Amino acid sequence: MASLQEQIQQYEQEINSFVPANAAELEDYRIRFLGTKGIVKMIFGEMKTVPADQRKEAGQLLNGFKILAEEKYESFKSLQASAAAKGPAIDNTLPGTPLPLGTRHPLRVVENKIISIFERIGFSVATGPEIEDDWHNFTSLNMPQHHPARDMQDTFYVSTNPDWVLRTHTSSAQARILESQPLPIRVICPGRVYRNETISARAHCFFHQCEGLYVDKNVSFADLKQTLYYFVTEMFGENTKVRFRPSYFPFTEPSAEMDISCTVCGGSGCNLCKHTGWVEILGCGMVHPNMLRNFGIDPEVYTGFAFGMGVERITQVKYQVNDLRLYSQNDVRFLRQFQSV
Ligand code: 2U9
Repeated sequence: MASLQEQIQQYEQEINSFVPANAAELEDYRIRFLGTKGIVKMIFGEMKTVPADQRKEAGQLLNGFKILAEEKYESFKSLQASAAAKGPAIDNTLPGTPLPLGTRHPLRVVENKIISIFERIGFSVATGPEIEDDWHNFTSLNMPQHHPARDMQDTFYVSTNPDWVLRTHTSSAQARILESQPLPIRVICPGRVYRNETISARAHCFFHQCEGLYVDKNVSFADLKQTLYYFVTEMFGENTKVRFRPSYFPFTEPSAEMDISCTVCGGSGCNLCKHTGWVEILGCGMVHPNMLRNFGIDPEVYTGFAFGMGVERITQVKYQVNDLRLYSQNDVRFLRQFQSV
């Protein structure tokens, strides 16, 4: 009995300190202790050598040993099963898989340039919703129902609500600024706008605008011209020339379109300027007095100027991109060309 007790104590020590490194080691343990020719069976076989008066005590000892051996096995078996369910162990010390680097989109590069140029002269940046109501997209901007200017814009309507449209210009964001901010206001509104156009090299169903608005006392057309001249020389270089042609926009009176001397040929004539030496880059004008009244501003006291430009157009003129579809095709060979700008 004494030697049986010693043997069991030794095996119990072994079991208590056993920690399998993997499933194979646990299986070896099972075979060694719990297999048909294992230690537990073997020790039970030795019961017959125990004197009859010690059998009860020996039986208790053996049962305790068997339970210990089985519980050890079961606990590691369930640990391994839950680890397997969680997937392979992650070694956080291994080097990561490098991801291919993307580049900033050219439209974002140009939008950031526009923003930083205007921020330097005191304009702040505001955005607005892309789904707009009729008031902010049209009516408040001097385009009441049935105004012909509404037809120029090929609007997408939201089918669930006849009052909602996908904004056709970021002027709606400026309308929201005019109705909520105290004067004076000096703001630019960059963002995506939508028009129901067939997609081609020269047209897309969405594009990006950056519009500007300055309303204060004594704002003049001269302020507008000087501000835009500053923008052009910062964006296209100090030798760039500008010219203004009369135009029409419902939100401005008088209105003008601004051309710059061709960025490719400098004025001698090429495909970009269609051999005129000039390229149109934006529209502008003095804020229409009706618009100021729509927002409760007295046009006898306050005046303002506004302008709007297409970010795709500025990018095309600056970097000679000749097909609008390139902007939304995500071809990295195109996008990478703007990495360093
Ligand atoms: C408010 C007051 C005035 C915004 C203006 C333009 C002129 C303009 C277009 C040119 C090409 C944008 O990309 S484009 O389609 N825009 O020419 N936008 S003045 O005038 C505003 C807007 C909002 C409250």
